[in-house]
This record gives sequence, C-alpha cells and structure tokens, in this order.
Amino acid sequence: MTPFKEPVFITRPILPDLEELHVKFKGIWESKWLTNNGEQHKLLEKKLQIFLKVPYLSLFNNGTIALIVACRFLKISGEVITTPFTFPATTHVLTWNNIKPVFCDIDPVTMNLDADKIESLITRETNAILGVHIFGTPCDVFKIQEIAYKHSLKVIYDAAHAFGVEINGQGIGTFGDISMFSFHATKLFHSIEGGALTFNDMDFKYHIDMLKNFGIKNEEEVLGAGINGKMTEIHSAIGLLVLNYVEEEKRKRECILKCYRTYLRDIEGISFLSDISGTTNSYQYFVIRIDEKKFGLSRDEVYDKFKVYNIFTRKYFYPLCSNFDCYKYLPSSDPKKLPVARKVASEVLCLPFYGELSLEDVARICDILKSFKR
Ligand code: T4K
Repeated sequence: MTPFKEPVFITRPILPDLEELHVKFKGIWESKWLTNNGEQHKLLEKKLQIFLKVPYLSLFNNGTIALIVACRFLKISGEVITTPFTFPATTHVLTWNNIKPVFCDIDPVTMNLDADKIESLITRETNAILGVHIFGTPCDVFKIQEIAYKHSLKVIYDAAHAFGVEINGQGIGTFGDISMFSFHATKLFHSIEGGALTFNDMDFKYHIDMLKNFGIKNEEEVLGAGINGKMTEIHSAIGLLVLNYVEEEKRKRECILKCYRTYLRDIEGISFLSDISGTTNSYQYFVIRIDEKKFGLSRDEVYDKFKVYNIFTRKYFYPLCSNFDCYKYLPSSDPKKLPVARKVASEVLCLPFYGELSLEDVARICDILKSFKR
C-alpha cells in the first residue's frame, strides 16, 4: 500500500468562503467596533443559544478561560472530583483556581467519569464534580445530579467535545450548574479560538459577563476580581460564518462515520463507540480502541506505523492527567486507583475525521489499518 501524498491529519477546520469573510470584515471595519460586546458578539450569542438549546450563554475568548471563570463564579474551593482522561486544560483549570483535583476512575465503555465511583471519593472538602463529555459522549448526567443533590455539590461539565449534543431533545449545555464549550479551530464548530459557558439561571449571565470583563460593572464600579475573557468581533464574525456550514459538515461526517464503522466492524481487536439511544452524536472525533492481544499490535505501534503512510492519528488522551508531573503526587493519582483509565488511555486512537476527507480516503485508511494486523 502506498502512503498518502499529502499528510492526513485527524481534523481540518471548516473554512468559510473568503469572499463572505471580506463582506463581514468590511462591516466591522466600517463600524470601527472591534471587541467588547459588539454586534457580531451579540448575534453569535443569540444564534448559539438557539442552536445549543440553552437558556443562557456567554461567549469567551477560549474554553479554558471560560472554565476558569465558571469555577470562580461558583466560588468552588477545596476538592473537586474529576476525570483523569481528558485534555490537560480540564485539570489545569482547577489548579488555576487553587482547587485540588481528585481523580475518579472512568467507565470502561463511555470513557467518562464512572458515576458509581464518585461517592466514595467525597470528603468534607469536596465542593463540586467536574465531568467531561469525552469525545461528545454525555456523562451519566442524571446519576451525577442525584449525587450532587444528596451531597450539596455543584456540577460543572466540560462539554468541549459535545457541541450540539442532545439527550432526548434537551441541549447538553443545560445539565449541571454550568457547561463549557470550546470553539477552538479543531472543533466541529469554531471561531478559530473561542468558547462559551451555558447555564439555566438568568442571574448567572449578568455576573459571568462581568467577570469576563475584569469585573467591571460600569465606568466607576468594579464588583469583583475579573479577568479578560472577551471574544472579539473578528472571532465572533468567523463563528457566525462557520455556524452556517455546521449542518453540512455534520452530514459529511455522518457518512464518514458510517463508512469507518462498516470497514472496521469485523476486525478482531478493533472496537469503537456505538450510537447511544436518545443521544445525538457530536461528530467531533472518530475514536477506535486497540486490544493489543487480539489485534497483534499495540496502540503505540499502530500510531507509529500510520505515520509511515503520512497519516497523523492522535493518542487523545494519553498520558492521563494524573500522570503529569504536576499531579502525580496527589493521592488520587495512584495508578492502582485508576485501572480503567489506564487501560483506556493505552488503547485509544483518534483517526482522521473531517468533512473534506473523501470516502475513498477513509477506505484506504481502513485498508492500511487492516494490513497492520498480525
Ligand atoms: N477541555 C477539553 C476536553 C478539550 O479537549 C479542550 C481543548 C479544552 C478543554 C480547552 O478548550 P480551549 O481552551 O482550547 O478552547 C487541540 C486543541 O488546541 C484543543 O483546543 C483541544 N481541546 C485538543 C483536543 O486539541 P492539540 O495540541 O492536540 O492540537 P494540534 O495543534 O496538535 O492540532 C491537531 C490537529 O488539528 C493538527 O494535527 C492538524 C489540525 N489543525 C490544527 C490547527 C490548530 C488544523 O488543521 N488547523 C489548525 O489551525 O490541541
């Protein structure tokens, strides 16, 4: 099998037409209003609120700052129970708020926080649960909410991968106290860099908007130690344009997903997530798991071999956050306490997944993978 001529990455961003961009930018230039809650910003907030089926939404300059503000706003301190199987930002956000992360093992199928293991980690210091809807698969939101009510804990969701996900028609951003979305260029919907918080409480909007603007209430009053988390007019305009392409991109990704599932269905040692009844797909990543014993090759060997064919897969999310130098000293980072997370992190591999990828290319990637099997 011959390698791809051009590198194949795991994702490629939606790029709006340059002409459209020019028209949008011309309007912004004429207005001379570049940031600080301008017209594009207001419009994007409104459109996303509808798209995500959430009552309230605040835009941010990126998802990480948004999540930092969410913890700050909810006055979370002490300990927070969270997953080690995520992008570093999730755990770092806690550290930036002087909160101690307490890692909980994950579910072997969904790869999300194992709700059955949360309660045993609750101490007098526990303030909240920070779940991640990893690869767009929702956490066990109902069980987590039950635990939170029982122990008076706050619930925050990192929904960075879950843009547009719905559970029985309900927007994923309506669960918990606050949810965070990332609009980074690698996300299905993006504004190059960007993010948002979503919530059900009207009061949150006023305070969160103030916190992301240095805590400024008006020209003479500053109500709190805020930060600069504002999204610019340029990024908002890009977001508005990208949003027009999201449904089409989702349709293309749906075909690619079906194609991958068909080609990889019968390969011993390769598995992937199936659809969950009542839950929509985020079409964010296509993730396989490689069982070394059955496939004959480890995930790391497959990753290296793909590179020879100019295919750049990703080991999201390896290593676990609990393995980072800054967290491995924590009692909850003890590898013996995280057996499922360790296994999952050693098996996952994200394959190329974006609308521009042709079905022929998908078939070729699958054939290359099949050729590795021993
Ligand atoms: N929570 C979770 C669960 C997250 O996954 C993330 C971010 C966050 C929180 C934080 O949200 P933000 O603060 O970022 O809004 C990327 C993204 O930078 C990061 O946003 C994302 N998660 C993470 C999963 O992926 P890298 O370091 O893996 O990206 P990079 O630069 O290696 O790009 C991956 C591939 O995407 C490239 O090989 C090619 C393609 N690509 C990338 C960029 C930047 C493009 O085609 N064009 C581009 O402009 O982190």
